[in-house]
Formats: sequence, C-alpha cells, structure tokens
Amino acid sequence: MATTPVADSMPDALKQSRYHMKRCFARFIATGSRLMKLKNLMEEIENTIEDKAERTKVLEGSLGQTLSSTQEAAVVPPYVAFAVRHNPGCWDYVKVNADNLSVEAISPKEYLKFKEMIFDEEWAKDDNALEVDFGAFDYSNPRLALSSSVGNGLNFVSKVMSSKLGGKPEEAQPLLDYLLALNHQGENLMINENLNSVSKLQAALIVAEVFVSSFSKDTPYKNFEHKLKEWGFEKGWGDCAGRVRETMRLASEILQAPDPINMESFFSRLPTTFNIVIFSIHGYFGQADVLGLPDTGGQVVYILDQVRALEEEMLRRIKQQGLNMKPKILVVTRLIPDARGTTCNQEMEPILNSSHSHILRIPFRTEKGVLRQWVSRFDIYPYLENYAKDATVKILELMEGKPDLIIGNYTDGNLVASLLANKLGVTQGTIAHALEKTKYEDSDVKLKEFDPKYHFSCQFTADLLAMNAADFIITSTYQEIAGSETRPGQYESHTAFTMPGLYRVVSGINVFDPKFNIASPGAEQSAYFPFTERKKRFVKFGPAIEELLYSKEENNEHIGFLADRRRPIIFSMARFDTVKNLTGLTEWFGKNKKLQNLVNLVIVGGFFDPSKSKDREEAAEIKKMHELIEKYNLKGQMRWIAAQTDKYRNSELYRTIADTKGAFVQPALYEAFGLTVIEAMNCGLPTFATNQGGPAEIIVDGVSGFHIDPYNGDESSNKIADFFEKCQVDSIYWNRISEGGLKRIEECYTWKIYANKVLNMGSIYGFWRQFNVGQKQAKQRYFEMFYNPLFRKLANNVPIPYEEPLPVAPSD
Ligand code: UDP
Ligand code: LCN
Repeated sequence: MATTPVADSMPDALKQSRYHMKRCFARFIATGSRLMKLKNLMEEIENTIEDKAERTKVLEGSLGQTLSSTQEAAVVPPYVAFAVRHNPGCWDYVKVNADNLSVEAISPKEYLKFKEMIFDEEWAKDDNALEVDFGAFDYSNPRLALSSSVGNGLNFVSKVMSSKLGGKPEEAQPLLDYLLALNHQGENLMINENLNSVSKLQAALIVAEVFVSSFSKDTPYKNFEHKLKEWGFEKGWGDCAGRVRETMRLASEILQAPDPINMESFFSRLPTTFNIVIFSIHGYFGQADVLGLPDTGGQVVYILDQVRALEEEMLRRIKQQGLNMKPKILVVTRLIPDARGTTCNQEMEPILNSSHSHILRIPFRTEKGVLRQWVSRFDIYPYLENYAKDATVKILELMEGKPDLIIGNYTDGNLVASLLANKLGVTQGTIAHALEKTKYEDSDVKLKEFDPKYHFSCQFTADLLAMNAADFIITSTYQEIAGSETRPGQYESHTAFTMPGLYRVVSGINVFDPKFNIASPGAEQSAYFPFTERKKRFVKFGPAIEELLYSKEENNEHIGFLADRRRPIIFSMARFDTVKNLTGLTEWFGKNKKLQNLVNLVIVGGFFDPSKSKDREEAAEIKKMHELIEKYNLKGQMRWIAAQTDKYRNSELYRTIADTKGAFVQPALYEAFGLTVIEAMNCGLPTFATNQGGPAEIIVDGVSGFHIDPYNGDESSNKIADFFEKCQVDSIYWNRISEGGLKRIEECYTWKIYANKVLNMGSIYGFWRQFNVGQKQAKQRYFEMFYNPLFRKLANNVPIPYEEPLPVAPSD
C-alpha cells in the first residue's frame, strides 16, 4: 500500500508523545475488539491523560488533527485501524500496532476487513467474500479535484465538454451527431441531413445568422422559416429573429472555440425535453388527505411542486424555441386499493394547477393478485420488478413513445427508474430525499441486527445500483453528498462500507464524480408567503386556526391547551417518526422552566391513539408523547394537534404563529433537507433547526435563523429561551431574523431556480452520456450481474403481507 498523508505524519506525531500514546493505545485495546467513534476515542484519551494541560499538549499539532478527523477506529488487538477523513470526501486509512506504535497505511478493503473482524470474523477471513468495486468502471471518467466543487457537476461537465469539442471540426462531430438526432416524434429539430458535417453546419450558420439579422428582433420564426429550411435548419432555434440569431451565434462560437458558459447556455436552449417520467412509488401519493399517513411526507410535497415548476419551465422553453408541442409529465406511483379515503386507488389523476401533468398509479402485483394494502417503504422490494415491467408498458402507451428523461425518487423510485432507463436507453436522474444508511448508526456493519426489521440489505443494494446507473444525481444540499467538516455525507457514506455476510463495497460511489448536482427545492410561494403580506392572507382560515390553537376543550384533533395566549408560540410540525424528534422537543420544553415561562408549545403531527397506527415507529412515538405530557404536566402550556393535511391552512398556521412573534423549531435527530424549515422561513417565521443534515446549510446561524443540536437538549432549549429573552429587550431582533430568513430563501431556495437547473441537467447529461458509451455499457453489465442473482434474491426474502386476492386489474 502506497503511503498516505496520515501514514506519513502519524509515526512522528506518536513518537513525540510516546509515553502518553502507549498508555492510550493500551487502553483502546484493553476491552478487546470493538468499533470506536471519535467521541469514544476522546473519552478514553481524557481518562488516560488526566492532566488537562498535558492532554492539550498531546492533542496539539498533527496528532490532534489526525485524531479529531478520525471518524471511527476498529480495534482488533494488537491493532487499531483508523478511518481518517481529513476533508469532505477525502479519507485515509492506517493501522497502528498498539504494542510498538508502528503505523502502516492500509487500503479501504483492509480497513473494512478490520471492521468485519469485530462483527463477523469468519466472513472477514473468507478470501472469496463478495466484493463490490464500481470504481473499476470509472477509469477514464474525469473527476472534480476540490471538495469545494463537489455538487457542481454541470459546470464541470460543461468545462470538460468544451475541451473535448476542442475547436477542430472533427472534434465537434459528437455535437453534430447529437443535433442531427434531435427530433420530436420523428420530426427533425434544429438541423437535418443537409447539414451532415461540421464544416457545412459552420458555413450555414454564418449565412443564416446574417440572413436572420436582416429581420427585426421580434419577427416571428414562420416569416423566415422557409429559407432556413432550405439551408438545412429545422425548428427549435427560437420563436423570433432575435432569439434565433442568439442561438445561432452561440452554436457558431461553440464550434469555433467552445467555452463552458456558452456551452451551458446553448444546451439550455436545445429542444431536448418534452416528456418526463418521475417515479415516486411508496407511500400514499395523492394530492389531498395523504400527508400524515405513514411514510408520506415531504417527498410528495416535493414532487408535486417539482412537477409544476418543471412544467412551467418546459412551457417557457418550448415557446422560446418556437415550438408548439405540449410537454407531458407523468408521476408514476403505486395504486393502493385500500386507499383509506384517498384517491390512491385511482389509476390516473391530473395534477392540480398544472395543464399537462398526471399521476399514474400502477398496483403491486404478486402471485396471488394485486396487493391491496399499504406497505412500508422498508418492505417494498419484492414488488418492484413486476412494477417496473407494468410501468414500462403503460408509460410507452401514454407517452406514445419513450420519455426524454426519467427521474427516480427515493430508493424504490430510483431502482425502478434505473431498470426502465437501462431498458429504454433514456437519460436518468435520481433524487434520494434521504438515504437511510446515515440515519441509523452502523446500519451497514450491524446488518444482521437491522435487516429483519428494515431490510437494509435490499435498500443499500438498490441505492448503490441506482446511484451508479444514474447519469446525474440531484441533491438538495451539499451535505447530502459530502457532508460537513465533521460529518460524512449521505452519498459519501457509500464510498466504502461493508455488510458482513453479504458483501464488502470497496468502491461504491465517488463524491467527486461530476454526476452530482445540487438543486435545492423551494416551497410553493402562492401558499407560503410572508405573514406581513396582509392582503394576501387566507383570512377564511382564521376561525378554524383560532379553534385549533386556543379552544379549551380536547377532541380528536387536539389535546392540551394554552392557558396564557399572550405568549409567543414555538411551533413544530412533522411526521411522527422517531428521527423527527418531536418528543425530544417536548421533553426539552418540559425540562426548561425558563422557556416555559416565555412561550407556549404547539406540536402538529401524528394522532392520539397508538393502537391505530400501522407504523412501528409512529405508534411508539405517540405513546411516548402522551407519557411526556403527563410527566411534565404540560397541559396549559402545550397543544398537540393531529397531523394537518391542508397546505393552505397550514401556511396560514405558520403565519399565525409569526403573528404571535413566535418561532418554528425543527428538532430532528437527522434531516435530509427539511421542507418545513423553508416553509416557515418563507412565511417570515424565525426558525430554529437541527444542525444534523440539510437545515444546517439552509440556515446561516444567527443570521437567517438558528442551528440547534438535537443531541444537546439543554443547550438547544436555552438557545431558544435566550432568543425570546433578547426579543423582549430588543424590539427589532425578531424582525431581523425573520427578514434574514426571507432573504436567504429568495437567494437560494426557489422552485424557479430548481427547474432551470434540472432541465439543464437533462439536456447536458443527455449529451455527456454519449461521450462515455463504452464505460456506461460495462457498468450496466455489472449492474445486471448484481441485480439478477443478488438483489432479486434479497427482495424475495422480504415477506409479503397476507392479502385478500384481487383479480389482476383493481376494480375500485
Ligand atoms: N406536513 C403536513 N402535515 C403534517 C406534517 C407535515 O402537511 O402534519 C408537510 C409539511 O408542511 C412539509 C412536509 O409535510 O411540506 C414534510 O416535509 P419535510 O421535508 O419537512 O419532512 P419529510 O416528511 O419529508 O421527512
Ligand atoms: C424527505 C425528507 O426526509 C426531507 O428531509 C426532505 O425535505 C423531503 O424528503 C423532500 O425532499
């Protein structure tokens, strides 16, 4: 193993504090094999070097740096193997012999074997244990080099394409081929076979640009279409002379000397995307009365808003291209016969506030017929293959051909998107929302413990397959890809990991891959607007919200009451999952008298009878909430309201809380993105949100809201209390934070910015995939090799719940 920065610096660093380090390492290994996290290492160091000054001295300099960048250490006496992350995405592995403090660089594989030794020694020692190496197919792929550029793939790909297209006519041939292939249902777009060489295209562009310039800018395309067609140009360049001229100039400049800015602008103008399929399979996917049902949360909100934003942007682009076809977007989800009063048993449903987008629902088919009931996202794997087959037939029929872009959401949607995109040869994007792996500590290496309940063997395999199959990956934040200084990203955690007994991933995904792009969602601004916009406010909800918050009686919509309504309200709303930590917030509030004297607490989520929940975690959380209200005697200061499903009313609820000069609190143990955070900020409600995950990036602490540590309840509740105390003495402080939040949203978190970026990705990566055809095919073979024998087997092990057989087609 070649040497690495840590392997180089660590021996000297250990030597300098040899006495203390020998004692520390002896202590690390004293309890035998185990996995230590940074916190455990530091505790042991503290216990060994009791003198603080001595300890500080030891932890200064490069040893301290290495230790504090250590994510975990696998102790297998006499060795301690360290996984050191010195920068986002950059890892070093070393093993230290505790007896003599010798240091040796090790490969990711060797490190993983150390971990396996702790959990499954037999597997670790098996030379023929299955190993996964997706990196082996990426030999020729260009990579980003800087951690700070991660997530900016589009920009990087435009640069690489610029250099590949080079400026010499023969180097621009792939672009010419791409333009020649552009069509809509067989009708050529942009150019036709008359312009079948780069030099012909270049010459024609010069003539055509001069010709088009002779018309006034707003002359409609049809006035000069005929002449352009004679020269080999087809529709798509623009709707008027001004636009056509600009697009032609961009094309000429790219052919002459490509540069990334022109490249991106040119591709954003190309007529490439008319039909999009979006897979979002699990949950109850509907437009009303679904939020609050298990597994059904932000993903549904995200997709419906995403569709509307994409449709709007597609319509704008199509018009500017001078075309008149209608875009089509299909959101493909699961048809659930037992729809619990929702529309989830309907096959097709137009998407509200859109003109050309529909929900298409396809049932889960089993040997016994159609599965009637909801199944948890953790149990969804046995149905996906049939689902993909059925979906393909229906999509091809409804779209009258192949879609131009397939986007998957979450593990199930991404796997099906990969199967379909592979089969149809269509550009594929994926969105994870939340990769489950990072939500559950050590869920990979403790697979045997987790698998019966969560089926992570299926989930992590599907995630790995989909992220490798995708042409581009859309993420909401940087942290989702490469984490923060201290915490690895969700994708980054798939770089090297092991599931003893199943397989060892020595190279799963590379966060420096230019397929990663950050495109953050927004909140629909027709609903979520500032509380100060009085004229727009949905006053009709006033009485209902008044009742919801302040009526004294308890019923099946709310329990608890607020005795002193003059106090500001701290508000939280989420699904009732453990990870959302609504019970945590209630406990912080219960324990913090100072906070209780300043504010009331309102929680929206779940419902009150745990026996009615089909979801394992939800039922436990509901029970816990009742216990906490009892234990801290919170009635009088707290209102718990059952899950609310009306987006417009909810937006008014956020604003009503803002009227009380309150705050929104998002206390999740981990939050991938956090739509409620941006909903609250859009309404001008100061927001305290978890520092674990996306919200840490959305909010600039102290400027556009505040970060709170969900693992340190006392500190967090004091931070909230301090804010309200400060507001009492500084009359403009509350407004400053409210305005800071609004400013942040306008700059970074709107659906318009999102739709523009995603359509650009579809266009540029559609071209990019043609540069890497051979490699893509090889990867696809590897995908199949995995999918067929391994994934299928794992999926078939997931139990199918007892079902009432139905005839093949659902009747309701
Ligand atoms: N939501 C809701 N009613 C509830 C709880 C949540 O309408 O009782 C909505 C909330 O407004 C947001 C989404 O569900 O739009 C939750 O998204 P988020 O990203 O915060 O969390 P997720 O549920 O996706 O993990
Ligand atoms: C799923 C989650 O867990 C949230 O963090 C996101 O905000 C939501 O999806 C939408 O992307």
